Amino acid sequence: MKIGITCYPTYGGSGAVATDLGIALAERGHEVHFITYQHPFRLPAFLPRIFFHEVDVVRYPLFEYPPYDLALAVRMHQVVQEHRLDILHAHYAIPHATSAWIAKEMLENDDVDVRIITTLHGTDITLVGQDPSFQTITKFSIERSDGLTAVSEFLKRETYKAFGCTACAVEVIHNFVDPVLYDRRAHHPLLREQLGSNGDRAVIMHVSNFRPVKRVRDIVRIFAAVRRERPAALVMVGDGPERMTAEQEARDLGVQDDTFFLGKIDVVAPLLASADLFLLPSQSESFGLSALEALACGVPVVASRVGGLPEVVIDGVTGVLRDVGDVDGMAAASLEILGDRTRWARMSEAAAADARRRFSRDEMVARYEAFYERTIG
Ligand code: GMT
Repeated sequence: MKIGITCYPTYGGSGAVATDLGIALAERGHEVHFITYQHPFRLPAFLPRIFFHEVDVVRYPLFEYPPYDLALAVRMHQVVQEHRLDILHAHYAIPHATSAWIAKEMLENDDVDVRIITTLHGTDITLVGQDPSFQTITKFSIERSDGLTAVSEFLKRETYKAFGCTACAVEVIHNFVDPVLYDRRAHHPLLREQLGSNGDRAVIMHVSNFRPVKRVRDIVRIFAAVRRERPAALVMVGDGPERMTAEQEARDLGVQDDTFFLGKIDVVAPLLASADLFLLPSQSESFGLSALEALACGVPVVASRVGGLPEVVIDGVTGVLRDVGDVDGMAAASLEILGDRTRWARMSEAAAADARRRFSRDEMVARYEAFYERTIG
């Protein structure tokens, strides 16, 4: 098949999944065309059968808001025509599914028959998509897609609840990880060495875009409670609007010397392989790809019991789930896991095994492939 993929190319789980899917599809012999404004951050410079088409938006003084969605539609239309794509796969509904629909409408008199598939990732449904300024166009774009997938059962339920979409069938295809890259044994624990953590000092980690939804202040508070009881270091990977708040919280709670803000890092697997515990106390999370990446690296996860996280983390087996905002509960759970080496080893092993079993890259990619084939008919 010839497949076009549009995603957010910078940091974020939806872009990471879309890119890894494209790479896996190309490995399986398909021709993959990424259509987006920047080279996807997890896409190596060259891979056979993968092409990149940059969307360029003209700047003009009149355009206070340059119309990216229109430029994207034009580029999609051009790539579909030139390369005779079978599928246009939009990751994240806004504005990708809308641009894909426009591109398909523009094909009306052509003999190319492209199918639009939209994968719903999270806030395109739970937050942004429901804002009055986007609600009707999101519903329209979802309903006009030829195929719809969601990354969790939770998100599928939310889609029906928020948009009705009586006529659309949403198929759940969970996110997945590369089991070779996300493997604790595949990486030298450089970070542990640097932190002097080969002894008793636990390495607690968080990876995100530091948006308010991630509740990064809770992370620092959980860590401070843990640090009061035992030696530990907190490693914060990523950047975003709440980073300075988290840094201030660390100073206020007197744990700044044990807290390390590393900023944005593209390849996180070698870091995760040095961690003892991963924290994700989000306000909302349709799936929580970073939690899955941690689990695959044998890192137990302490997270909030919200959204799709209970589908990813098995409470009491591969991690622990507590209510949103339950800082004390998450700190107590973290101390329990870190304080009992036998329990930690059992959880770590279960986490790596479960991530491979239930979120297998091969299986999920095969399911996307089958979904494409069914949609093409
Ligand atoms: O939805 C967002 O705000 C961004 C998006 C992203 O690009 O990271 O995150 C969503 O998609 C990820 C990949 O499917 C999921 O792992 C995240 O849970 C989800 N974020 C939220 O639901 C807040």
